[in-house]
Amino acid sequence: MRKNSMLFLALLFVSFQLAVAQTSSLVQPDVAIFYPKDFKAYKTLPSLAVTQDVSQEKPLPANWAVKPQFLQIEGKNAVQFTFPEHVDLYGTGEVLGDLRRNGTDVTLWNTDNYEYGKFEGKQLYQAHPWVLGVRKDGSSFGILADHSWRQQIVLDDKVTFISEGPSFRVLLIEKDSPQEVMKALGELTGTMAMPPLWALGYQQSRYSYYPDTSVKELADEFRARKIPADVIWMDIDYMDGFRVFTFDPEGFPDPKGLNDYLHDKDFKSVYMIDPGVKQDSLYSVYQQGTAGDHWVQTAGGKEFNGEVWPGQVAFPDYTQPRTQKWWASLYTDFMNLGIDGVWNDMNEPAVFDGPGGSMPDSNLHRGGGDLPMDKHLRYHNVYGLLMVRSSREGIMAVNPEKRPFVLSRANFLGGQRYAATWTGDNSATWDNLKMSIPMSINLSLSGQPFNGPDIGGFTKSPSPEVFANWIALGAYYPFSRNHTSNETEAQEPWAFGEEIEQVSRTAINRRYRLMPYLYTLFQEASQTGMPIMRPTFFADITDTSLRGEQQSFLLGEDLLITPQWAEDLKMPQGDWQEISLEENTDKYQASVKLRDGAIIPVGPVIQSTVDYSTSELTLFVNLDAEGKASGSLYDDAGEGYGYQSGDYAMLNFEANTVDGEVEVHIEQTEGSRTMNRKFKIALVQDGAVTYSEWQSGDTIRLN
Ligand code: NBV
Repeated sequence: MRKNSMLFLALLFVSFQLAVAQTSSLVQPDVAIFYPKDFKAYKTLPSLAVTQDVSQEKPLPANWAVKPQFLQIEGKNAVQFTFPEHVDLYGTGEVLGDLRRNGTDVTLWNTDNYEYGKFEGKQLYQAHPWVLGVRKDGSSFGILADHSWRQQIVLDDKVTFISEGPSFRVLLIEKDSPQEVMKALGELTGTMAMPPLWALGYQQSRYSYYPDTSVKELADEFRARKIPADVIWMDIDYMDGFRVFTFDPEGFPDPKGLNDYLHDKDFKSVYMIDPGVKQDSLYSVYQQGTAGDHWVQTAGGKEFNGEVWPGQVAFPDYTQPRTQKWWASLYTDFMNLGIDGVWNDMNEPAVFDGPGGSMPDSNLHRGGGDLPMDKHLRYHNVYGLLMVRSSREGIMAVNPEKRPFVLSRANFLGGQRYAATWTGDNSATWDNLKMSIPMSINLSLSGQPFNGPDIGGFTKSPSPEVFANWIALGAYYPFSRNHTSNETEAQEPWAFGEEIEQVSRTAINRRYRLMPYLYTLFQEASQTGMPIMRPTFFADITDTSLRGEQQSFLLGEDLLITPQWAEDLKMPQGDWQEISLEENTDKYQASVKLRDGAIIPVGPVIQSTVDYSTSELTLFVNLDAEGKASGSLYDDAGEGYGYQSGDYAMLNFEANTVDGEVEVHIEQTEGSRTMNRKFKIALVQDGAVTYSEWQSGDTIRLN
């Protein structure tokens, strides 16, 4: 008897793996979908990641390379992939550590992770059930586990997704290059919409600028010191007792006046909105939410309450279409105060007194429309995505002629459709500064092109060295914002004395000079899903020595950014030429190198994107061995939707060497937006630059 029960226990606890049969079909020429045999659509679909129709049923080619094995691991639904040869693995969303993910594991469970200190940093604010694999020859694949339940991704010699939910389908992309895989991911999950141009500018934040007079002084200071900037951020203290959609009557008595002031100085304002609504019977948002039955419920069907900044709060249930609409409608009066953008924080959702820092898995989201009612375990990872979808809708309804800007801390694969992101509460340490590069690249390789960390670090106060290095690098993040906590020293560019103020100015000036190139990259990302910040190995996907390079990164295809601290760098082949975008050099500025064969458009230094213009462009040219180079410029109004009906210009630049003389041909290949433009060539060769005169016309010569 005793023996039998021992055997039973052993059987129960031994990790057993049970294979589950599957069906498959081809949905696109290079995209396949696989369903486990026991798949029940209503348990994981509709997908909140995949927006493309994947219902096509064509037979899978016999030579399809990467096939899943659906199985049970310790009683959990899992899917596993094995490979005949070594593959380098990337993606898996917002992760700490090395760029190359081989040998790591992450848990996809959106978590408020202060200083990345909890759960060994393996569980951060976002969830991306996605792995990019790159083979030795550069051919690549992408694996998308199409469900939102809590799951783990284990990357050893295999790739395994282990879920706490029901069995789920997976999509497989197979392409000749990682770049092609990224575009296919963009087709499957949608791309970032074109942001307003101002969102590409340098941004200044802290928790919190208070009161409004200090915000005004900050704006004045930037202009007086001639440090370019576009946006000032309002963190939670602008609110009245942390009640969302309200203003502190003492510190922020006249938000409209404040925003007018900022606009006058060519600044935009972004204000924070958290999901938790203070449980306060005298507070109109809480009253409306309760009357409209908008709150997430406990398993027992009661309003769920948990502790966040305002005290006990209720959480909007964004799975309910009417709640989405109600939440969106709250932005009407808010945005009408002249607010330009919205910052959604704490939307994992973070709950101070809840299990694991969130709400119980058993909480109920009631759904509606095509989303079924289900427990929090299913909807947790998409809570942030659903929130920003609603925020975005609300903002667009108030200002239909403007492009919305939303920044979100939590999100899910595909969430780039609704919001940009930052990497949460990092620290002012060397380690976090260095790690920000692989972190932002892997987020970029997970479909989110518009991201960046808090420049200078959120917790702790940076040493002048760390800050100087960080701002010098941070000028090249897609999302470039300096932000710090309420317990830290001042972190504005001038807070560390004159030398570092000048370092900051130079770095930010350089960002603004690169704006025409950057904006062109944003347009490409919005069209194709290609990341803005790319791993260095994208420069040569067959050079396997570059696969782990994480000190440098590519900005688009043509610029290689290397921080000053980089050691033993692996450089891609070719004649990459350093370009100086601002004479003033110091020991902190990141090196910016131009690919041979590339032309990039560069503008003048401006104090904000309000002054942005493409009427005078310097074309930096690095000829290839044949004396040729090419590049492009995307241009539109920087705001609004005119570009969708043709009010844009795509310019193509082609450089040739004719009788030893360099000429650049300029041709508008798309769009009806015309402008008299002047160009200047800046030819970079052997470490030196030769400039031409300003010229107009469609052929510019260097003589
Ligand atoms: O709203 C305050 C902060 C914010 O500054 C930060 O960027 C978020 O990540 N927020 C978290 C709340 C708590 C910070 C300890």
